[in-house]
Amino acid sequence: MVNTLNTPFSYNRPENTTDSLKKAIVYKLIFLIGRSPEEASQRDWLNATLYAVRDLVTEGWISTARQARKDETRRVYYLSMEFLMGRTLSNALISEGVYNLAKEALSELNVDLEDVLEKEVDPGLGNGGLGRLAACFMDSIATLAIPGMGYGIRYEYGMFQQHIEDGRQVEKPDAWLEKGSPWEFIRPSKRFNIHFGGHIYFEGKKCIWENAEEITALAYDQMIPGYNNESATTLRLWSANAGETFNLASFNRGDYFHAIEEKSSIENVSRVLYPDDSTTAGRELRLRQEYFLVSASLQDIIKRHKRTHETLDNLADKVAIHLNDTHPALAIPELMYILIDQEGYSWQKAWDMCRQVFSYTCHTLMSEALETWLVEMMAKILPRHLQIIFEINDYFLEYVRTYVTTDNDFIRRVSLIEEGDTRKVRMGWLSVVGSHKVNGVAAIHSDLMVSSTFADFARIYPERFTNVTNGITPRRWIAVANPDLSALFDKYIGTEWRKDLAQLENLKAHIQDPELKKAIPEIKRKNKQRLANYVKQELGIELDPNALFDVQVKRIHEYKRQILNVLHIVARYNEMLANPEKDWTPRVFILAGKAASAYTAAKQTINLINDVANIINNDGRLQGRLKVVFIPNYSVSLAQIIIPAADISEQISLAGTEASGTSNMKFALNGALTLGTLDGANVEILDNVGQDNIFIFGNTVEQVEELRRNGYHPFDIYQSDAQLREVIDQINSGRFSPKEPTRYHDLLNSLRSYDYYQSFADFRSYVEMQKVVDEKYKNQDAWVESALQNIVNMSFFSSDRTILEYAEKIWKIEPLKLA
Ligand code: 26V
Repeated sequence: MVNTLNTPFSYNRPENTTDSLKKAIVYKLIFLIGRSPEEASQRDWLNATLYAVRDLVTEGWISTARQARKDETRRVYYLSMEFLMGRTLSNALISEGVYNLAKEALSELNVDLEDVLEKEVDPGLGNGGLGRLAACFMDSIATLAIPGMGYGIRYEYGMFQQHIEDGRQVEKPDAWLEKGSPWEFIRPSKRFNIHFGGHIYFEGKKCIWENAEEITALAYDQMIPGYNNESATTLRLWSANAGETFNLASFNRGDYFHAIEEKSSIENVSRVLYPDDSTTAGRELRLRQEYFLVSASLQDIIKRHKRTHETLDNLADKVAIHLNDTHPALAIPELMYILIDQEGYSWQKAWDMCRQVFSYTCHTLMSEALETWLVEMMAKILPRHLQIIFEINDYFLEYVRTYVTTDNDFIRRVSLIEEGDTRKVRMGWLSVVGSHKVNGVAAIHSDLMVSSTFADFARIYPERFTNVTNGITPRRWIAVANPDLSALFDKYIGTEWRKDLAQLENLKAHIQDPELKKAIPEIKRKNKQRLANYVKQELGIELDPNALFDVQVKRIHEYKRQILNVLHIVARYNEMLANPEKDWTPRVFILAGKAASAYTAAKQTINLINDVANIINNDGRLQGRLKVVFIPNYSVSLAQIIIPAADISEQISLAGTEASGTSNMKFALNGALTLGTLDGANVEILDNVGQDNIFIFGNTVEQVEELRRNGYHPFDIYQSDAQLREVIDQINSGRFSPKEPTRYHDLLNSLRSYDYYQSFADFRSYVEMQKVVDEKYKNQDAWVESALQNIVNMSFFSSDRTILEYAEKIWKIEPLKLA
């Protein structure tokens, strides 16, 4: 029955008191979980608390959605194959302003909130930066009350769990749903059929896609609470469900077993996240996943639009769809398919609408990460979409020929189809041609995008390209991750910084306040102790919180140059042994990150870090002044305890390779000083904090390019730099892998002969800059001053600023005026 009431139902909203929260938690425990308080485990308490807090968010969620419908506002739909949301409860408690209440309520029940929080699973539905950015964006969209929602896939298995066995990475499946997922709402009525395969034919001008396979996409909704605004946004994740439609033929033949077998193969499409963020895993299943996300989301968007507006004529006025990288780029031909084949629009009208609806963010500069799909494979799985892409290409190339150039090489380069032995669809090109705006994620990245990756397109559509520098949410990265720093901010500038990070400007007036200066290192020390406790408990390694904590945490990739970090660690080790009496600044090197399971060089790097750590940590001659730790299974929740404990943030990618980076922002906001190259958002961090408060080293993009052009000879550097040569020779001789002396020969040979990411070229300036770091750390006053300068100058890097820029420049959407 349809609810025709215009006014909300009245009900008893739980009051925000300790007592009512306590009652609500116990109620959920008994009636939803079916346990008595006497028998409840920590996990039961966690789930009961999650359910109780979920109730607090729900009202605002429903009223926000109702208001957006009523106002008939334009909305944005953020399509992403990855969302790395992190744990929900602590963030929701802070958003709802009930953290302390919950702590008291649970403590009256003899339960410790912090213990319970640690029990929550951290869903790894993403690979790294791109997925975490999507999560920060959802948080900002909710806090700013931007009308819109996110769409993704509810992978049954997220990013693999990384174990370290004998120094080596071992992958274990991440069955995150096994323990239940109390935050989500299953939406049994929101299901859409997704089609694959078959063939196409024409009836006159009309194209008919006779598909062969059908899968059902079933929606699961998560609320993303806005901070202190009684509002929440939806993240809708699709799960593949064979439904009742699967192999009816087998059923009819009485072959129950095979029918069920087919059911599980159909459901494979949302089984597992692709754990590879470096190369296009040219695999059919990935293509199916991408189409699954796109088709389910677009059907939902169209249905929602029709419910409010009854016509699609105004679709482009009311709907913005954002493509988080090219992974959901099939949304472009999918919308064409819907508008032309199903809704009867003309090709030209459909195309005009598409280009107004879509916008696209490029997140990489690595050419190997630009997605392409074999024409042959697409023809098999999505024949109609391939045909539409060919039509778009014809239309586009005709435009190019008429208006821009008749240069055939140019035409070949910009064609959406790469010709050659095998023909491929270029998804990046499709995304540019089908969008009205394309943005890079940091100033330098957007410049390079226009001068390299998309240079030809920037000539054709100069006004289409823009920059929106990434950002991070201060809710999770300060309020949740660093409670003591939060309390310090509250004391000096009030609590508004959580929604308006520009308030940090007000801290500048206090920068010389001795109490503030005293508090900063105290908080840092406490956070270092928290991390040291974790490391002691998990790895049995003792860390001295007075040492300088030097941290590099991110996916392991050659371009990010963890290897450069290791080379310096070994060089330092040698120097310390040669000059044991020198007053060495005690250092702890902390690294973490996952390697794609088939990425040999990355896995070797992990092995090397652990081998080096093993020798150094057990060398008594160092008197504990040097430690190396590789923390396994890097994740959002681990980042929350590692980042606030860092003194130095290593951002050492080769200039021109890291699109932006976002951990660089998290570190700086938490008072670490960046040791980095002029790459990605490091450049803008330098602009904001000033050169006295950051350690910049290494070649610039121009110098890197010049080396590439004029011939780069790493072997010469190896020969001429005695310290580097010693390090390489030691690793080569098995100094760190005595049981298998040849273990790193391939890795080292490739460095000496090619060193594609020019680690050797930057080695000297890196080592020298590390010495400057040591000296500065000895002057604690100067260090604290710089840490403070980093903190107070980070307001630009709030994802709220980023989302407002998207809303204004790209989506043309205004925040809802919440009642
Ligand atoms: C590519 C692929 C290829 C197919 C298999 C699965 C997969 C997953 C991810 C990717 C692309 C990864 C791109 C990425 O994560 N880029 C990062 O985006 C961050 C947010 O903009 C940015 O800060 C990082 O610099 C950039 O590396």
